[in-house]
Amino acid sequence: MGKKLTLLTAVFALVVAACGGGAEETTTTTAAPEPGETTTTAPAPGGGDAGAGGGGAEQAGGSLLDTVIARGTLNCGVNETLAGFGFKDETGQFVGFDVDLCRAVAAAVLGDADAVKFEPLTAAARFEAVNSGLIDLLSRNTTWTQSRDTDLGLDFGPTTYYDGQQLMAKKADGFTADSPLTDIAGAVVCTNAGTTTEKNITEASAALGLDITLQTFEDFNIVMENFKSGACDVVTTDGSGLVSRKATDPAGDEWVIFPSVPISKEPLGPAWKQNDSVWGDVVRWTVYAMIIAEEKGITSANVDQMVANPPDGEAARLLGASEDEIQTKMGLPADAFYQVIKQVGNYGEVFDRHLTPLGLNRGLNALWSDGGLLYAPPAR
Ligand SMILES: N[C@@H](CCC(=O)N[C@@H](CS)C(=O)NCC(=O)O)C(=O)O
Repeated sequence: MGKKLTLLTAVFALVVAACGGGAEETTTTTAAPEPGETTTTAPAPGGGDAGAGGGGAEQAGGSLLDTVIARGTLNCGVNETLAGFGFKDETGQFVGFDVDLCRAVAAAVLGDADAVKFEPLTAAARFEAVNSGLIDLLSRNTTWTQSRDTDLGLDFGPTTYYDGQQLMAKKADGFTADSPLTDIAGAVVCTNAGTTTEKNITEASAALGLDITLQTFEDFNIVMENFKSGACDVVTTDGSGLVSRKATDPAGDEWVIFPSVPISKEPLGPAWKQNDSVWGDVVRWTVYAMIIAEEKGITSANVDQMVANPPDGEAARLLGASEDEIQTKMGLPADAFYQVIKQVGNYGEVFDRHLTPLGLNRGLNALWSDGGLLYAPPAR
């Protein structure tokens, strides 16, 4: 295989030369900073959630909750090219698992899941979009990392999809689902810029002493075009992203995802501008409400019966069906989470709607009671 990959490397150099090495393409052979991160303005010192009554930035400048209510629309940053997670369909509608989190927050805050203005973002542009105020919420297959949380002016919500980085190559090049990472020696490996992905693969291959050529592009569509043309031997990103690409491409059957154990942890979830604990509560509890609803078997189809006849006190509170509801304490209407479940669904419904059709199973993203990692604090 090594010989073939070497040959492809030479072909790739020609392709890049033919393309003129446009602004979207960079060559990386050593660990590089994530472009989206280095260009983002650092937050004011003393970051971190202010906490209730802590006199944080939201108290001085107002919370995004007030801004969104006053505007009547949620500005939400999403992917537009990742089927299953964030995708703009042929009718111009945004659909997907991450898109539905935007819709759920809009349902909670505004009572209308359709009151969302979607802002399609590349990986490299997403953090600046949060910091500049272009978006209120980022819901775009974004990994929660220490540097993003502490050094980029962001706060992260609960992980909505536990993922890990994998690689994808062509069966015709001898790769199988059991191929070890060492099989990429000599390969041109491609991914998109401004991601955890490019750093992970650089570190993982260096740790194994593998000689690879890493190419990064801003747009993952370009990554895939180069993979299909043979200019990239291997593509790498979140395992879910690879499954999505493989499932939706006519040539997908010729490709294989490996290694079976991911090379990194990629906890994906929502993010927003840091120091706004009021807004943070809203996003967090919207996610938790969707998880708790699944635990209790409350679905979009039966939520009206559940409101009329709550199965227990927690369900009654969460749906705003009892006087000790807590939603109004956080600045939301009492029926905020009823609206979320009615209009968008519980976590499992959203997963089944968008991710099950791609062939993704619940795995780590099962409820804790089913052996997974999804666990919400009690609504009391
Ligand atoms: N989770 C990683 C990677 C995020 C990312 O940008 N992934 C790529 C590959 S799944 C992507 O969304 N590309 C858009 C696409 O596939 O169209 C991160 O937060 O840095």
